[in-house]
Amino acid sequence: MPQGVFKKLEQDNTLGREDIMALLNLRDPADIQRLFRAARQTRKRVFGTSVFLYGFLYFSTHCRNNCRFCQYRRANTGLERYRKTMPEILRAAGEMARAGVHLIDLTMGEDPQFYRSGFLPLINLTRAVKRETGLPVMVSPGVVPDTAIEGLAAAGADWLACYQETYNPALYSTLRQGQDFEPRMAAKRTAVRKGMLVEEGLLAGVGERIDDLADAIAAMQDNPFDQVRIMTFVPQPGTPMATASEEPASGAGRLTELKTIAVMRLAMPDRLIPASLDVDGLDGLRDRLNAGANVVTSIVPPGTGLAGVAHKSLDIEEARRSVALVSCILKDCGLETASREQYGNWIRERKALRHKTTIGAA
Ligand code: SAM
Ligand code: MD0
Ligand code: SF4
Repeated sequence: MPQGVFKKLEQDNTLGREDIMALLNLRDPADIQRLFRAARQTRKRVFGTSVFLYGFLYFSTHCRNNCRFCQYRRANTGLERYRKTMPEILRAAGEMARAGVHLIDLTMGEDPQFYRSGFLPLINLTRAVKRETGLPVMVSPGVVPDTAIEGLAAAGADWLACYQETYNPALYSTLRQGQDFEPRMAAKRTAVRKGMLVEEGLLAGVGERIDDLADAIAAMQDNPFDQVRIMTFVPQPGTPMATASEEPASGAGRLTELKTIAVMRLAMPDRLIPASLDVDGLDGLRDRLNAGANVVTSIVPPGTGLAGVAHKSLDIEEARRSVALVSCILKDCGLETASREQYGNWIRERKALRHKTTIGAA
């Protein structure tokens, strides 16, 4: 069975859902290594050896939602929260820009403080960070109304990140408790219409089946997402999933994340795929790069009190989520940090392509 899929890969054919299933189901270590090798070859063909670096700026950990997997859910009262001020945010963003990241990811819990006056605080923040750093900006605000997305796009936000976590509706409703599937998808479609690039994401180890992962990858192929990710669920104290096993029903642990990264690379060769430092810190970077990722996310500066999501503090104060250390690992893997110009060009070309296909479809 695997032989057939690998043959198809050599002939550069598009992967269908059956092929995706076959690859996700690989068990033999030699086959899995072959999968990772194929993903690296595809990355090299499409992106060369350059990798993009994203600075992560989680500026408010207050949230009105109750996602069962997340430590920042409203019902978790055993957590210290913060809301950074504009000067604090600009200082951290400036520091990361000078260190050499290619983008600033402005992330928040669904904090109503930023919703006042038609989302003006969030929109102003986006504009200010863009002006301060001169870098592309991603906003990860949760689900916000179309008018807010329009305001963010007008303020210069390049990306909207908004993750479904799964495309299985029943699993979705247990994970993102009290939130509907469709408005979350609709926010991404609005961002596309407003000319923004969009990131979609999945969680591994939350009770999904291989079928669910294959459905999600097939759905991602069909949607205009520019960056696609998967992260392994990290159980959080103070949440209903605190004692959940990290092992998915298929029993594959971290391997599910790595195999999915590789399959995403093969199924969607021209999309950006992150290796997040948030799940296993710097020690987990090499495996994710070797599986075919081409963006390193969750670079966080020390000494600012800024937190991660899956891991609030792992590797942050130790200054291990840094451009310098990430660049060393890239080099070890035969890769290199892209130039600012390369990332700017990629964004420009991608937006132009989007414009062309939207016009074409109209
Ligand atoms: N609040 C916004 C939202 O939910 O869209 C943006 C930030 S949210 C904190 C970013 C993502 O972190 C989630 O979509 C989820 O994929 C990931 N995440 C949250 N808790 C996690 C956990 N315990 N383990 C792994 N990833 C997690
Ligand atoms: C990351 N902790 O990249 C961040 C976060 C939100 N856009 C991204 C999940 O791993
Ligand atoms: Fe809030 Fe986002 Fe966490 Fe859900 S995942 S509880 S929306 S911060």
